[in-house]
Amino acid sequence: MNSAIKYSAQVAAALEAGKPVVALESTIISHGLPRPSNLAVARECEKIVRERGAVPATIALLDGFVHIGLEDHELEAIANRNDISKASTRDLAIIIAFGKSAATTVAATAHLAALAGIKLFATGGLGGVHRGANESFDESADLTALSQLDMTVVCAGVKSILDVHATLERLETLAIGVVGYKTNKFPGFYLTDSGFEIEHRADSAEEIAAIIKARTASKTSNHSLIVANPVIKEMPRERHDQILAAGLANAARDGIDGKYVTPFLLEHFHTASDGESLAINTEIIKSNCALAADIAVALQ
Ligand code: PSU
Ligand code: MN
Repeated sequence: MNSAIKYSAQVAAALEAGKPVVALESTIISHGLPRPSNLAVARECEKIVRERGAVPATIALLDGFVHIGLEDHELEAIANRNDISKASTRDLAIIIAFGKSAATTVAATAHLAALAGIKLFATGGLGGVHRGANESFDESADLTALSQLDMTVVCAGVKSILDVHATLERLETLAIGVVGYKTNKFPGFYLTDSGFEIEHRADSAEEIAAIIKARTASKTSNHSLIVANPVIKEMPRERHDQILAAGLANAARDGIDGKYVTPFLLEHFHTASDGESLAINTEIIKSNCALAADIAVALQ
């Protein structure tokens, strides 16, 4: 498998020297944000991680190779090429064997980051249990992946397009820890408060680093930890709920299912909100990158 993995020079050097590294996913770039802001946001995220003293490792598959850390032209390829599919963990081997290219979801990114020995990961919003999952069985592979990996994922909770309550129940079942960053309210991506409480709260990167160390000591680090970092300025509730209802109705009308649901709804939000959701989404990712970098540095 190792022959299928390429490390960027910076990431290889940082891992070798035991310096702080933060994994970043790529589906958000190819399928979560519209062009051309997707590339700008991806670059900005890497810059934020660097400014805070850590090394960003954006993870993706290009022409049959796993990349842990992308050079700028590779970041551009993920943002702009039309042959970039959305890969979950189960797709990795197939894409590698066929020499294809794909962006990696939270599940696939966390898998590859763990393989590379990276412990921290920043994304926007986690996947989870979709609304109507009792019939569709649509539950993101992000949950099962995180139940099997030693990873700390900084995110703004789960996307508000999901069934948040069911997702929280599944996180408990799967032994995935949840800690709020400066909050006891579980965030809902575009919303600072999804309406559900979280028991545990941490108020600094140092506190989260202490939790990560205690995960190893208590042998609970074989399941991931979620650090839920709410966005500062949320989307007005009524607007959010209206756009979401219309998006869900459109998805049902157009027969959108499986892996296409999440990109469809995100795109609907960006269009229907005249870019407001895009601005919030961008803030979310940037703020999560900053916090993940601070935790990685605090862990040193
Ligand atoms: N967070 C974002 N935008 C995204 C995603 C997360 O702000 O596009 C992506 C992640 O890659 C996540 C995926 O793993 O959506 C979930 O997709 P699904 O519901 O099909 O598992
Ligand atoms: Mn799904």
